Amino acid sequence: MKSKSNGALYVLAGAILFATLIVIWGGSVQSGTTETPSVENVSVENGKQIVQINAKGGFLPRLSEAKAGVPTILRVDTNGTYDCSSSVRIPSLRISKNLPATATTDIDLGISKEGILDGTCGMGMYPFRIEFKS
Ligand SMILES: [Cu+2]
Repeated sequence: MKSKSNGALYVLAGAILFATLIVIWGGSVQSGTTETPSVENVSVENGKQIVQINAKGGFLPRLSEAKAGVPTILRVDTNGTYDCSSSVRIPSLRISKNLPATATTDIDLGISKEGILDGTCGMGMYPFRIEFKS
């Protein structure tokens, strides 16, 4: 009798532990790094892929998904942008550009390979990322 009820207790404890782990895991996925990339800001214009982002107090959308292997333009819109997101850096392409406070600036990214392209503001505190997929 006693050992049987102990067994049920262990099963119950195991189930509670399991449920707790699932909840913790689910929470970390929601708040963590698995952000859904934006595709609404990506379009095609005269055979070139345009990835549009807004720069003001950081970059939005922060994560975009675009097609690899096609000529691509990063179009950055500033609108009364006086913080340091008015300067854009893409280290892997050796791009560093100061933008006017209110303007639309096209930055040629060339033909991007499959993978991740990371950019930041001038001081490196606001990130943005484009995921190129084939
Ligand atoms: Cu900055």
